[in-house]
Amino acid sequence: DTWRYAFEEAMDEVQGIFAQKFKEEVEANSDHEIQLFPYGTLGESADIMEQTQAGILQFVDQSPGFTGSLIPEAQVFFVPYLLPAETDELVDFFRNSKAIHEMFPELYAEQGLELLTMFPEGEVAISTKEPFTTPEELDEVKVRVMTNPLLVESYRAFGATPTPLPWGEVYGALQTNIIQGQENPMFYIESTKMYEVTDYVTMIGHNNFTTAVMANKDFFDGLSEEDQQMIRDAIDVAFDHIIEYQQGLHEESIEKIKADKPSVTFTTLTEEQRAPFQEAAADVEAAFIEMTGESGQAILDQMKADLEAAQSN
Ligand code: 6CS
Repeated sequence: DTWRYAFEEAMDEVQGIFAQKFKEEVEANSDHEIQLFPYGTLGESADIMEQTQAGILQFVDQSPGFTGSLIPEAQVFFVPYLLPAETDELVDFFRNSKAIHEMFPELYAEQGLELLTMFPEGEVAISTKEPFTTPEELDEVKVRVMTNPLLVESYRAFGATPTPLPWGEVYGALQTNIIQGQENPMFYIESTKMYEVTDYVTMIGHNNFTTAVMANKDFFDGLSEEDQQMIRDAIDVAFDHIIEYQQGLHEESIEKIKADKPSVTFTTLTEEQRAPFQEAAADVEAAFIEMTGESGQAILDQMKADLEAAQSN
């Protein structure tokens, strides 16, 4: 039979490359077929999640940036400066984290979802119309964020005016100056041409973009053990592929942006300049605990332990 898999990006963007590899593996190792639905073909991120929960879709890639409104604990990925910028350590964390492999699956299961994997999509950069190096310079600057309350807290703590919007509204809102900034990994700033409507790309080192792939749980539970294992194996192959695919992608994307629009200014804040943003992170962590209680505290503690383990590997 044919399984339907929707994701939040285009076919040639990171989630699409992952999905294509997954499809290739599934089709090579079983009689099943996968039909891919890139961003836009079935609606926004929230729509494809609803369709997956309803069993209309079998697989979905939705980032915690959106899932956070459904599973509050998933917002832990937006505690600033929690995830390391360094890739090896980050990949080790995603491969081995108990929070990801043992705790989150239970929370996703409560929403009718089988969590299959989480993977990083790259360091998050902030693209804006005006330059900034301090929280003061973000005063009154409306920065679009994905629709979850903790991201709103983050940008408030960074001194900006956070504006949650679905992805489809971002380009137009920047063009009409309803917002003056947004955050995303460099490949996405390049591929979606965010640099056409913003002139400064700033890296404050506050996060790496996490995404997640899951299946409708009733569908997954109803499969044979053999098919379940085949799916898990295909996910593992796609995970390795997407990590390798992203080698050098950040830098290549910067080069492409520069080639298309030489006036774009790229700035990486120094340790000193980052300090006030880093200090703001404590408030965001407190807000996370307030929103999620004991369950969130347990996830956060486990994440920190997992990150420490990844660091020493
Ligand atoms: O900012 C967003 O909404 C989008 N960013 C990425 C990198 N992927 C999908 C998501 O919709």
